Amino acid sequence: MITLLDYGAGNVRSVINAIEKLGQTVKIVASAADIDRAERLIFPGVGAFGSMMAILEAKGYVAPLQRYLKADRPFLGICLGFQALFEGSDEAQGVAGLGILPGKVERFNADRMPQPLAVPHMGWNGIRARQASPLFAGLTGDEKFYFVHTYHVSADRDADVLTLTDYGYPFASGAQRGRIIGTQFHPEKSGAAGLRILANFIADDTPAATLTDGPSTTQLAKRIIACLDVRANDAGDLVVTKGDQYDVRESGSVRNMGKPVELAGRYYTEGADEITFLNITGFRDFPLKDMPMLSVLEHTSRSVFVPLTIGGGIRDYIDASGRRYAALEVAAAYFRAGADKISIGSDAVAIVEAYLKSGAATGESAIESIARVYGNQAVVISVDPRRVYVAHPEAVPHVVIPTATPGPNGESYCWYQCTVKGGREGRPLDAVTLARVCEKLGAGEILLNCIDRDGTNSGFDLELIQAVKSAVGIPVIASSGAGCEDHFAAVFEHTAADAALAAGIFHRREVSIAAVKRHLTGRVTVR
Ligand code: 1PR
Repeated sequence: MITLLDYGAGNVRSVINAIEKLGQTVKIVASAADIDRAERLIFPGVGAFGSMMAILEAKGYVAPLQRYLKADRPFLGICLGFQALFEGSDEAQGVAGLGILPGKVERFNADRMPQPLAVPHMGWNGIRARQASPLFAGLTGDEKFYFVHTYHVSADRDADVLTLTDYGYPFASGAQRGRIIGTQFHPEKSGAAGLRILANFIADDTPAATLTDGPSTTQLAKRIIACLDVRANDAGDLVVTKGDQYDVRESGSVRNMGKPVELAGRYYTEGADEITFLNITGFRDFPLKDMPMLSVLEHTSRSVFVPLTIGGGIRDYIDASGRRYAALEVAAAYFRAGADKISIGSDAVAIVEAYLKSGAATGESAIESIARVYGNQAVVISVDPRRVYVAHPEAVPHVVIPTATPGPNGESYCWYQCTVKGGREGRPLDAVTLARVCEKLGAGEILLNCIDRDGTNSGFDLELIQAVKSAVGIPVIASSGAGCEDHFAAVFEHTAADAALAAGIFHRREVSIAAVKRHLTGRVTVR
């Protein structure tokens, strides 16, 4: 029996699913006494350090946890649950951590990096072992694990460092003292290697092992993401569909590319680094009424152990009886069902328009409120821009870029117009400005689609991707237009994109995820 400390923020469902997949039962801590009684305790932390400690304090868990840890009983802290072991964090000045390990958690410091890298550190990176550990049994050292964090534990520490990871500079990605272990990465989101780590912790008698084939420095991999656009077809069945420039109908019917849970399972097996579900008609209805997406997530997260993103319809909503549902409530339901990130499309445009009009943040928008509770890394902005050509950079009051592909009248400039409602309505806002403002409001990642390229197999719009990427410090996912393996090489070699997403070529089995990764090997780092 594994005891799980869930303090109510974020996705503990994946940890439960992973433990259950390994054949164990999970007991969720419901009182301080459950901590005293635990045989093996897992503490997956999500969100912000300050609110985590406040909740632990309010529930009366701090003293029993310290008691448990000081008695050297088996403990695995994950992400924020790892950071909780330390004395404090720059994320919450003046808030004490559990203080079991010395030192303070720090923010990633771009000034210490040879070149500033995107923060949060998000994606698959390696580990360099500094101690032998039962966690390492059956691993070689060249595996990658899923990280998502803005704060880290310093590498300049004493004997308790378990692993180091490099991101601009080395940091401690794991610590171990006796039977107390913490990892900054998420084993429950790290595919087969992560499940192995959890299995090693769960087993009573795993002998300590060393990693033999580890790298001398580790590198964050460029992520390959499979995207599933989901909607009901005319018969009312929930299907994965795929559009051409967002038109998902062929001879009048919604294209049916397969079943969402099945396809997600296939992409996990084929090596997808993440899976994104977009409920493409979510803007129409009240998303909490749209229960099939919750059930898609619940089912998928039981057997898919990589990060899951869900988008579509995440916004404030007032129903027919006048009851207001906050976007935060909608997001909470998705996180509970197994999502790691939510993606906001149309509402992000409205939020940025309101921000630019008033010149100030309200603190109440969906972006701000979800980021506050679940962390910036959990908020993705899905952008649906369309290219508009202009003859001169001053022709419109938007961010205009020079283009190597002139327009129909020889125009050598363009801007990228944001759209809402799945591309049905253009807005007087450009994608670069949208991305910048969303970052300021607390978004953690940009999913950058391109209506002109969607479904065309003609390659990513490199000009768009580089324009947005150079305007923000958060990760950018390049999307729309992938038609062959070399398009992925092009997007990573000619832009600083952090990830590339594709749909059609994977659904139609034209190119497999494994083939993309084989093609990229030796050119860019992949998992
Ligand atoms: O506005 O918050 O409700 O979110 C709706 C979401 O649904 C947005 O993220 C929006 O991008 C998406 N969406 C809406 N309509 C469509 C459509 O296709 N008719 N899909 C749509 C967007 C674009 C990508 C696609 C890539 C790669 N799909 O997700 O997967 O372009 O495709 P490719 O590799 O085949 O070229 P809200």
